[in-house]
Amino acid sequence: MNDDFRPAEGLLGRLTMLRVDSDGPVVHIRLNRPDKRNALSETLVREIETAFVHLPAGARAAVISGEGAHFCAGLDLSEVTEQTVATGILHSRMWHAAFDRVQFGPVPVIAVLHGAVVGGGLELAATAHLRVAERSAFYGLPEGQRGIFVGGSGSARIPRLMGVARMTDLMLTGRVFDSAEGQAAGLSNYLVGDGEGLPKALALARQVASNAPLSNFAITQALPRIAEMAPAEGLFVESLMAAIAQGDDAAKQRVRDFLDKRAGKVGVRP
Ligand code: 1HE
Repeated sequence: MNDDFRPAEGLLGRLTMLRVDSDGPVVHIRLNRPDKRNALSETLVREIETAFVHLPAGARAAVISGEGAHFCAGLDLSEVTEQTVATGILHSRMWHAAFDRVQFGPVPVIAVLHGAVVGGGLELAATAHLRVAERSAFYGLPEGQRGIFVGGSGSARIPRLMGVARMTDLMLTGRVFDSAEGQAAGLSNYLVGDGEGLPKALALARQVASNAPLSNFAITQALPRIAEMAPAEGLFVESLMAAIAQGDDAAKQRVRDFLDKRAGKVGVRP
């Protein structure tokens, strides 16, 4: 990793299953439980929520990745046998709250996917705004085989990436997609070689962090909500969001920079 990254201090530095480092506007959050393939225990899910609630001041983009050979093996199955129906509902709602903090937190999030991206691991990946997959990545939803169901927002988020039909196939049959199939199905935005995912995600994060914060807010918070609205309501909200973004000083400065030939053209960064 880039040498300029420094471990987070305070609360973020005391997390036990997440490692958080930052370099200026970019925060790198790493699932750090490789001996259990980054399986999502209750503690780890709560630490993800804590990390996104308490991002370092000045953070403008986050990268989330997994330590070891896999991104994430999903729900920590050793905790399932302790659940009753009632605690199971609360456990799932706890995941929802944590993952909402990722998707609807203050910064765009880019996930680096490698090795197993399965079950709750795919649910977590689906909360990110962009996904960079390495060739080693593979995707599965073994809930059907385990006698359970997705509970970490997968039924709401994953079909929006790959469609209900593909998700049904993975869940009913235990089918596994390799990284090329995942890319074709819409699970990843970028497909890169093994070991290239983190550098690619960090480069994207720096680029994203250089956007006007209000534009990034509109893209990550307003866009997915507008896309769920009926067109008439969506267009109304779009007008409000567009006017708010345009009215911001940062937008005015960026538009002036382009007109004065100080800003890059499309596809060419200054
Ligand atoms: C785990 C878990 C886990 C590994 N919960 N402990 N998820 C799954 O059904 C995936 C289950 N895991 C696997 O299929 C494999 O572990 C992997 C393909 C991800 C990786 O294989 P491998 O050979 O590298 O590792 P391993 O030897 O299988 O596992 C290493 C250790 O991690 C081992 O523990 P150890 O004490 O024997 O060393 C495993 O037991 C442990 N481990 N995965 C607990 N998932 C909100 S609802 C979401 C619903 C779901 O996510 S369902 C999908 C659950």
